[in-house]
Amino acid sequence: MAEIFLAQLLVWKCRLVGPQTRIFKIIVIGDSNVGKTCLTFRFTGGSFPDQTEATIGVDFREKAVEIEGETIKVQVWDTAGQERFRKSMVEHYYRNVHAVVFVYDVTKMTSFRNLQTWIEECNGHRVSASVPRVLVGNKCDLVDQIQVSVLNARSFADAHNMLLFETSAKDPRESQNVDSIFMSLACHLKAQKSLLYRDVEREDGRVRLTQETETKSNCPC
Ligand SMILES: Nc1nc2c(ncn2[C@@H]2O[C@H](COP(=O)(O)OP(=O)(O)OP(=O)(O)O)[C@@H](O)[C@H]2O)c(=O)[nH]1
Ligand SMILES: [Mg+2]
Repeated sequence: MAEIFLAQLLVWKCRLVGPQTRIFKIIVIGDSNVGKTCLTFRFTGGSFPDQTEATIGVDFREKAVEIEGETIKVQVWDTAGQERFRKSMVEHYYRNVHAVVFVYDVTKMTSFRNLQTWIEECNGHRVSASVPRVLVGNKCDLVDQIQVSVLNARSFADAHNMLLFETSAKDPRESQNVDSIFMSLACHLKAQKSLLYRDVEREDGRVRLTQETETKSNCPC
């Protein structure tokens, strides 16, 4: 049921943006309550939601950004952190993913320790080493509750070849920093290759998107 819904949604999005608009699919992963939904709200809508509930399955949010004169759709997949709400969706999260954002809560050491498990899940779904990954420490506004030091986080990020961002989805002064998480990935992807969802194919009643890849390197970011 969830698969059919997802396929229909992708067909709809494909028609809406037309065949020439490139879409970068970025998934946001991490423990429940670290602020994944708030970060994606902040990037796509420019605000911090008054209230959030645990994400069930996945929520899609999209933002059109312009890079070097090209409009690109950054499609953010805000995933569920709770195991019971992810079960049947995990395959969909990682399919044709272009970049991965791992989020932990700077005020919760367990969310930082659990990053290893999230990385293993990601690797277990055969996400290529060329897919860029970034690490985000969220809730930096809670300065007197910080449990994960920048040094600790940086050494983890370095060990896993990831860029580190420390930010707050809540603090409006940090909104540019939140934007730069997704914009740096979009710039990187644009420079790395051209990913163009060309068409929607039907095979045995199933719908899938095809993807064309070519090398390109002209992004100044
Ligand atoms: N102080 C502070 N609170 C935050 C921040 N980001 C999120 N929160 C709060 O943290 C709680 C959880 O935020 P969500 O964005 O729903 O967390 P999530 O990671 O999406 O959780 P799941 O959907 O269950 O995986 C909410 O009460 C938010 O208001 C932040 O930057 N600072
Ligand atoms: Mg959520």
